[in-house]
Amino acid sequence: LSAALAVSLAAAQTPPMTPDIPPKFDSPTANLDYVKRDVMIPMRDGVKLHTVIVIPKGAKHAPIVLTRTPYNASGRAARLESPKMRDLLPQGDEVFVDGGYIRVFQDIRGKYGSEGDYVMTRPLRGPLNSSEVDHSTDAYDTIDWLVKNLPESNGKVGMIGSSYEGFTVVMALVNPHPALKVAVPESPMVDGWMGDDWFHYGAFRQTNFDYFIGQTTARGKGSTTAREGYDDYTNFLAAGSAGDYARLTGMDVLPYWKKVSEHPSYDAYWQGQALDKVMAKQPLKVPTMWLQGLWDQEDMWGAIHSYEAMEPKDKGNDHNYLVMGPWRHSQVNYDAASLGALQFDGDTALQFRRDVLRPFFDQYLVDGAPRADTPPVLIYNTGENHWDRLKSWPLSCAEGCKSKSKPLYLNASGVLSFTAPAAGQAEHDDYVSDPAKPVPYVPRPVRFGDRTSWTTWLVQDQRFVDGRPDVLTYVTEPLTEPLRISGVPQVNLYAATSGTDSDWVVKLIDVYPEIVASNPAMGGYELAVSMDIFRGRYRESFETPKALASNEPLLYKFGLPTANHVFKPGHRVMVQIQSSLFPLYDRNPQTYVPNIFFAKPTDYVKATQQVWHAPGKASAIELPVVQGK
Ligand code: PG9
Repeated sequence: LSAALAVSLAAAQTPPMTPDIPPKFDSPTANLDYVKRDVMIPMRDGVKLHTVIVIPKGAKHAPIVLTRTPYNASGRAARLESPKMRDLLPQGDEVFVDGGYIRVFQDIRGKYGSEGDYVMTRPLRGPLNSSEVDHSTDAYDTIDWLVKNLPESNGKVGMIGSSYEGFTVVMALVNPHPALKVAVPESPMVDGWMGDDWFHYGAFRQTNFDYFIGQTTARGKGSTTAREGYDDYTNFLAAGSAGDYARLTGMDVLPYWKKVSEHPSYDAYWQGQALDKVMAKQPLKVPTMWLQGLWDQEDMWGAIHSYEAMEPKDKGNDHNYLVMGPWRHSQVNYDAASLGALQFDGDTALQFRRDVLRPFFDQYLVDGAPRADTPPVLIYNTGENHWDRLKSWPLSCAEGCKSKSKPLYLNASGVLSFTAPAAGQAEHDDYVSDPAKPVPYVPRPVRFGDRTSWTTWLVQDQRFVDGRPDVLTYVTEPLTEPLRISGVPQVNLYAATSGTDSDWVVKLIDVYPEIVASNPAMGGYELAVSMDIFRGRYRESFETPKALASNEPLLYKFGLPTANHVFKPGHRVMVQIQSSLFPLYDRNPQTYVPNIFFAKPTDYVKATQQVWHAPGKASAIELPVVQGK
């Protein structure tokens, strides 16, 4: 090569030492069927919230679906790297993409790309929040910005989201922005003490420790805890009380743990945050579909209780809707042809999203869309395996329903029947509850981090504890005709403890016939249709706990989770009673102490428990039995 040629070639080439990371790189967008915008939306206090907006290319007069999340807005809009919006967005959003919607995800204040302070499930402005902002104002300001700044939109907004994201939907319903036309809170966290994530009737859920650390140790994804051993049953037992576990893992410094452990009872802190109580005082302005799973292992309380709180206001029966699928927590947004060992009649989540959710959203959001044929109540019949479309809910209750609930009595010798116990039989059954050997909630080894175990634990075959000396079992004869329940099974348990405090776990179980030819693995399966735990100290008041009088049969009354189930002929109904569900729920020391979070090792004592079945002290489950067809 001549020197001149070499020089001109070199001029056309990239010099070998050019830095290989350019200052900026934008992927080509010509082949995408959407436009994505990352914006910071200002709130009334000046804090800016990171918002990801995905718009179908060429959209005009498109409606907006908004989700406000603590779980990384950017990640929520990044399922698959693909030029297609349908692949990019979560599976549950496919129906919205098909409908030409604009999809918006926003990081709530203090999380991921958003500015401001993070406060776990930030309370509404008022006695618990003296600032000028909450999720109601943040939703309002966001919707206001969206309808003014998205020229592709028709100015109508719907909100949807599950769990924490469902909680932010409910918050948006408090003084809602006029452009908010429809809302679907899916498994919203509504009352953390009564029966959503943190406690059930005062019993603390120790799975929350992993959540506290993941959610509150960083603005983005937080830390995890290294466990001592493989089995969380052993890990939590060795630690002692929940407070001991917090100290052991360094979590006792986390502000949210401090708040929770300073409020073990249903005091003003929890009552003030209970959104079903808040909703009961709100005018019903926005058509709302309350949704949750019938086996929702995280937020079993919120949707159904909010629906019930709003229902009296829905005079036209066109603003307040209920959907309950045969789902685990948030399964509505994924595949739902099965749950654990249970097989449903097709993909029940897809059926709902395609046939009910999308037309419901379209009706209120798409210009000129027809009225949807939305049933006031859509609930899966878990025994007969089909959807029920109903006008109202519940179908059966103690008073005011078409059918009246019917007591199913615990009787001597493990008999369960609609006949009340007669005099002259054994008056009670006894067992010893030993806090050193609590009853596990799933077969050991227990792994909180095992997603399959966690998402299916409520449909776990209960044979794994049936027969333990500290689990009482009552069972009917095989049924000769179908027994349909639609509503809340109410526990009326007469029980005594030799201690001064105690937990009571009650499970209502469908026992399959010994042989199920169509699915042999289900032979004899013990499926809990509904179960819960009740912390005895709250027998008389959730706010003011009280020591239990030892060895005295006392009445414990509480509602189990809602059920819509048919016990089929050949099946039997079973009730199991026990005093722990460990390590999901922290152990009751069985000695009354002011705060169970900080019980001492010496407080944990064995107790002799009695379940009564005598006239005048007849333990029963009031079943919401539906008469006739
Ligand atoms: N169940 C989760 C949660 C909601 C609200 C508070 C804390 C946890 C969730 O799935 O988001």
